[in-house]
Amino acid sequence: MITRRGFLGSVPALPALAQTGKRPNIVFVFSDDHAYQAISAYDGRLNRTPHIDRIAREGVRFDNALVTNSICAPSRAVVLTGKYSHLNGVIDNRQRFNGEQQTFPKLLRAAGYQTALFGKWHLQSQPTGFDAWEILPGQGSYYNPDFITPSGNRRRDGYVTDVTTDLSLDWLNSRDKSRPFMLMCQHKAPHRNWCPSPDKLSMYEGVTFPEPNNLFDNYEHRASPARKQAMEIDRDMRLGMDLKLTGDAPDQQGPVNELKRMTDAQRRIWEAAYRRRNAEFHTRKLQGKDLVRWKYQRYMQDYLACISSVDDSVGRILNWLDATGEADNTIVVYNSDQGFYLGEHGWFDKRWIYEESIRSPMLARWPGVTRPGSVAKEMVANLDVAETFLEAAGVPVPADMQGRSLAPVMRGQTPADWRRSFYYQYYEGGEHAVARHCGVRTDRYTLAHFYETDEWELFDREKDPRQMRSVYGDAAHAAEVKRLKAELARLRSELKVPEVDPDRQ
Ligand code: SGN
Ligand code: CA
Repeated sequence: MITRRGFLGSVPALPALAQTGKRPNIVFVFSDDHAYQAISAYDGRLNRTPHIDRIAREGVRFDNALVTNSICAPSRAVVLTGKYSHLNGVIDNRQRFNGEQQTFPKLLRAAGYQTALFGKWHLQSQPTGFDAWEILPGQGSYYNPDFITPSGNRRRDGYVTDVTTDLSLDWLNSRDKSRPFMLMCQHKAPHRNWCPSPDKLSMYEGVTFPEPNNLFDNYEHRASPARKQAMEIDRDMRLGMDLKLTGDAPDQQGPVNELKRMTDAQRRIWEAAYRRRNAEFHTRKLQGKDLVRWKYQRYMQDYLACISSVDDSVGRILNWLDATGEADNTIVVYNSDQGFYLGEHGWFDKRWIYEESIRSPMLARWPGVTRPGSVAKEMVANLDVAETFLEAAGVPVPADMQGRSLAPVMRGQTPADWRRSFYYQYYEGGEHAVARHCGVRTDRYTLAHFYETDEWELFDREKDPRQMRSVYGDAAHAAEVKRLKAELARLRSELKVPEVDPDRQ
């Protein structure tokens, strides 16, 4: 059940606060499109992320960390407000965030915290509630990125993930040491078009990654939206812009938007790194499934190299906390704005209520609260981040926030009335052509309603974890469908979801 109240008042004072009288610092490292499948603490098949794994080893790994709406700007607005999209006003990537509304950084700042945000923002309006900020315009660039700052725009030399980390560490070093801080270090990486740091361009050259066993899904046994999407590696992933092919063909000019930002020296490094591998591609004349397989491998090589830099960023921040003696009094949370498809169902991108997109990686270390090496199976969400940080700071959680502090779950003392069902809604219709849908996810089932065409899907994830066969309509599941539809209606009413989508009223 989702309660509208925070947890303050009903739990004993938190150790960090109780023992030292000191309010904890907060570091929130937020990446863009980082799939949990690409963190070795979750899944060792693809890559190694030693620094993110350290958070899991010294803290908690959330195995059912969900998002309410699996797309970028909406997820960011949910984190800031602790409210669903229909209440915070950002239902898709086109909306501008109303910075006048209540956010957790504002509440922390009013309570004496120093607050800062660096990197990806994507909410169109300028950040509010921060003592310091520098943000990427829109999606931002990987190489020598432009930043919007309170005093105007500036280009910063370097690779975006490193620059964002530098800005974060510089601010930490120059802060007022007499007060606690809350830092949001928000990476662009590993967002499309997956451009690695110049020193990691060849990191995975020659490595062959295991393919997901549903790379060649034919979308049978599901409602029509799964067939009508435009996020297939086969059909929708571009050879030049996405996969760095260079050659004579117009669609093979490399990631032109990024190449034009490079210095000549950087560009030479980039060309040398891809030249031999691209030449080999041209001699092979791949077709059909072989071409899809090649695309998947190149996608993974670049995507995972981007993640390696994000992992380095986490390492630098953890090292800084150790070196300055702040580690014991600092909450560190690693999270991504949503999950991502790494070839499952033949896809890249996100947006669906299905597992790879509704689930994001979330790991937290809170000395004195999290138990080292623990795993939380409870359904938690980006909706709970604001409430968690407010409670940690001893700031009352406003009654209109819709999530719940994760502190008791982190402590291993999950309240008996923790949510057992979770409401999801996706609104955007444009790029990648995913139909609007809402639904409910429980620990076993996912019920989805594609309400524009009134189609339903039901997945029994215990029997069908890859979600390949909807059992909606099977007589054997009729009672479950009835129960979940009632739960969906109950959640919609409790969460004040309007009958008609906000942009269509
Ligand atoms: C860009 C990407 C899309 C991606 C959206 C939203 N296209 O438009 O593939 O789904 O961002 O991503 S690209 O050709 O510009 O790379 S989000 O994470 O910001 O929501
Ligand atoms: Ca994203």
